[in-house]
Amino acid sequence: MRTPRRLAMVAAALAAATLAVFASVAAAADSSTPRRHVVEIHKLKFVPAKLDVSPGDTIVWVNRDIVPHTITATDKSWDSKTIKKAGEWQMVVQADTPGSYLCRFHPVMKAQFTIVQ
Ligand SMILES: [Cu+2]
Repeated sequence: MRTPRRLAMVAAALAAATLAVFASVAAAADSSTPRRHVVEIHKLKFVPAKLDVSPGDTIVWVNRDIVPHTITATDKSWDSKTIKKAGEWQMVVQADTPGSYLCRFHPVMKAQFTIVQ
């Protein structure tokens, strides 16, 4: 048989669990914490080819191919220079960083990131 005391304990446990869920959701939604995104270059493709990032986030490109590539803004405003096999390059994204890019050696390789606040 349920006593009022037992019900109170169940209610308190439920309240604590609910608070824990809200706390973790709030932490995940906190855009002030910079994130790190990894884009793999594999079989002449950027994977993923589309990415949502926030200002202050870091994007890391890793070359998984045996041939060199570059990560170069379509408008040439930023450029990784040559990234050899197994090499990587990273960039911290600013609010005004152009997000369309390609590989200068293989211009069919195109991708982009979108800045979301
Ligand atoms: Cu390339």
